[in-house]
Amino acid sequence: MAELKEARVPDIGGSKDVPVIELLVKVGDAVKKDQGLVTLESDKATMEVPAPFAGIVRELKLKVGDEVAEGALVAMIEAIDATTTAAVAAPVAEKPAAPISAPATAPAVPAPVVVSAAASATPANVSSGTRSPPVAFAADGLMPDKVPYASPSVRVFARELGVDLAQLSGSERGGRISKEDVQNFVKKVIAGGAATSAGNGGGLNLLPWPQVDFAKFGAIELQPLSRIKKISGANLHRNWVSIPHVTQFNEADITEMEAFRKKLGEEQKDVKVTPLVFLIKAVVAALKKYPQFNASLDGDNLVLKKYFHIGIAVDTPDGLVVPVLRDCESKGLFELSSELAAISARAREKKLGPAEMQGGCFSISSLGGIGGTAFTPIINAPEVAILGVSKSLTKPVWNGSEFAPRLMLPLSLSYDHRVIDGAAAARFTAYLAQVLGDLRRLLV
Ligand code: CAO
Repeated sequence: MAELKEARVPDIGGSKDVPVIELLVKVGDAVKKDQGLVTLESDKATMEVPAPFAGIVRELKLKVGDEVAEGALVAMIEAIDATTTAAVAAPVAEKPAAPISAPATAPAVPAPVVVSAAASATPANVSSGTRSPPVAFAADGLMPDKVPYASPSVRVFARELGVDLAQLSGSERGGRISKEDVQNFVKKVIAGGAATSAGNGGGLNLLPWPQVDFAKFGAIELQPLSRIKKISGANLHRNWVSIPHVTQFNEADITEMEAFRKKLGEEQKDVKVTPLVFLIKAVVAALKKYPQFNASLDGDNLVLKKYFHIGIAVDTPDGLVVPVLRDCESKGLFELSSELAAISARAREKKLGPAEMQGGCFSISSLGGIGGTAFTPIINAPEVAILGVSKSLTKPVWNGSEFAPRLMLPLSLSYDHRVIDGAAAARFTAYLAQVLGDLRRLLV
């Protein structure tokens, strides 16, 4: 007899007390290197413990129900070399057979070895011949929550059908995915009723949306989403999942700006001048200074815009719309105020045409009239940044010798990190704060 060697549980990501749920070989079976010996099942995943080398199983040290951790002894295997293995396989194929132990360059899932009656009559039954290829063992795949919960045979079945198990939720105990779940999923996809990864977050492999019978828990009422909500929701979702957002926060001291705004309001009663028009002017100045914020991504190019059209998020009873104020660099505060009043009234009366919502370079979402201290606005693609504005508040600010009451305006700038670096975003918001703190800078 050749040398008996140990097969032990490899690194399974630190998991302990992992139960053995299936024995994949029996004493006397010939196994190939990496062939599954037993199946372990944690609460997150199932995995096979592979044979570390080719040979004949002489002793099985585990039984179903045993609980193991890394290093547990699985089996004693009589190692056989490639020559012996070829001799076992040769009569089957009646031609020079490939060695059972896979060459170094072989794919992770070896081709099954066909076993004839003649071969099975040999002392070394090549058990892999009747089994599907083992699921490759990956310790990394053990711990993450995303690992689908399914038996090896279901995994093989899904793999044969090209089904990504991460897209399914299992109907069995503990969410385990059954063969029927895979079949039902395929039927749904064929019927066009299942969200595949392509239509479910752009290949994010998201879990299906939870289906809950809310009426089981109390009274409910169904309210269909408005058309605007459906359209804006789809856009927001796409932008949220496809743009790497970061939000930079800052505060602007608008004490002087507010005094000036109030003075303007007293002088010009026909039109209401709110802080928002000052923000539009300050944003235009910042876009001029930092042109990468006035841009859109187009493949490997950045399209830099030489115009300054600013989108304004308007809250309407039916949902959010973003009409665009054009050529803001050439308009004064009163003109912008009248346009803002007109365009937000049109938005609330549902009178905006599609052209009025196109061509924006950068958006501002102001919740300053409502409240809150900060928020993380979602970028309005294909723009690369959006400014969120919250309610100004008088705060004690240290002026070098004492605390003085100052009116501080919170700014929240979300930006596309593919285009804009954090340092640029910090500079952009610092500059905005500078301009709002001293409007004379608009003239520079
Ligand atoms: N801090 C303190 N007060 C502020 C302020 C701020 N940052 N911004 C506005 N205000 C005050 C205004 O001065 C006004 O006060 P008075 O009535 O005393 O003059 C009051 O709040 C209401 O302002 P407003 O909201 O009517 O006007 P606006 O120009 O600031 O905003 C518009 C116009 C259309 C942007 C706004 O009405 C709106 O719809 N905001 C919601 C946008 C939204 O939903 N964004 C979230 C989108 S999700 O990302």
